[in-house]
Amino acid sequence: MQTGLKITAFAAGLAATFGSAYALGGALDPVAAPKEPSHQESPEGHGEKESPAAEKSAGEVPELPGGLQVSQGGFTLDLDTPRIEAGEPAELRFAVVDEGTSRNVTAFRREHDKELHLIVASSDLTTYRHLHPERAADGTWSTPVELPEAGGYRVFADFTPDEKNAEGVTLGADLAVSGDARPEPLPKPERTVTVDGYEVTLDGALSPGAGSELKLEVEKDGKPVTDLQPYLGAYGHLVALRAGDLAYLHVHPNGEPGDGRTKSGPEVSFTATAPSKGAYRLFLDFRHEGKVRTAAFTVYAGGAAPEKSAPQDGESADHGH
Ligand SMILES: [Cu+2]
Repeated sequence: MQTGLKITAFAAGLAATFGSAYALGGALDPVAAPKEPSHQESPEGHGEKESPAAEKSAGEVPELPGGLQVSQGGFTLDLDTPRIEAGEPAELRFAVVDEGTSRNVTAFRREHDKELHLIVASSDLTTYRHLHPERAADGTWSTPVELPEAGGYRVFADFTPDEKNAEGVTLGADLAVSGDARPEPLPKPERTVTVDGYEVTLDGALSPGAGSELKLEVEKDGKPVTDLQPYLGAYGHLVALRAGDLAYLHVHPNGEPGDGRTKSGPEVSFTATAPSKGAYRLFLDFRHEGKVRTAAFTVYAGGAAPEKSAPQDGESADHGH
């Protein structure tokens, strides 16, 4: 188990390194997260014997955040198209393989209206896509995609196998987008961002190791938007990725359309847990007037932005050099 832990941590570290990311996806046989609970020594003299809570969580709680591994929880993301060209229409094809049977998984549980959510994000977190691929009867999935910028990307498959007691899994595989790559620094934290004429304001903070509420308020032309449309079974869909290694956070909407208490805006509420301190990028998809838009925010869990990530004199056009 000790060895497994080390290799897992090593693989996650490698995946975070820009440049080595290309070779990693297909070449490395990943090690599943250990299922044993961590053995915590109880302090002497407190009279604590066995901890039922620790026993209960055995095999249930993943040791790592999602999205860092191509194999986790007995499933492997087999990305058939690990390289595409920047600025060209392309197709992503993949399958989710059951390690036990070596067969493609064909039975998925619907979560947020879909059997599988595919997120594609660039390593620098400036390009983001939330896609819903089509599944063929044999368990192969495909979706058209066009990515404007070259560089290292990660493809996340977020799904729940249709099995008894199954839990949601997010597998991640590297995708190389060839062309002239010019990675960008992480955008500065802003409380309000503008997308297509909508102003979206974030209230709340990410906390390391604890669930916290994030509220996002949508305005248009200075007026609150109160007629958001359901998208994927909620008034918003939020994905959070950790800067540096693109760990994928599970974020749950608080309330859903039609439950008698959740309003269709201007505020959408989520609960998120950050696995560590540090920088994260949040991507909020919301639907209004028939169109889905994405507002993105940089946030720091457990503290303010470090000085170095707040440039003094605006955006330089030359930071790619
Ligand atoms: Cu989705």
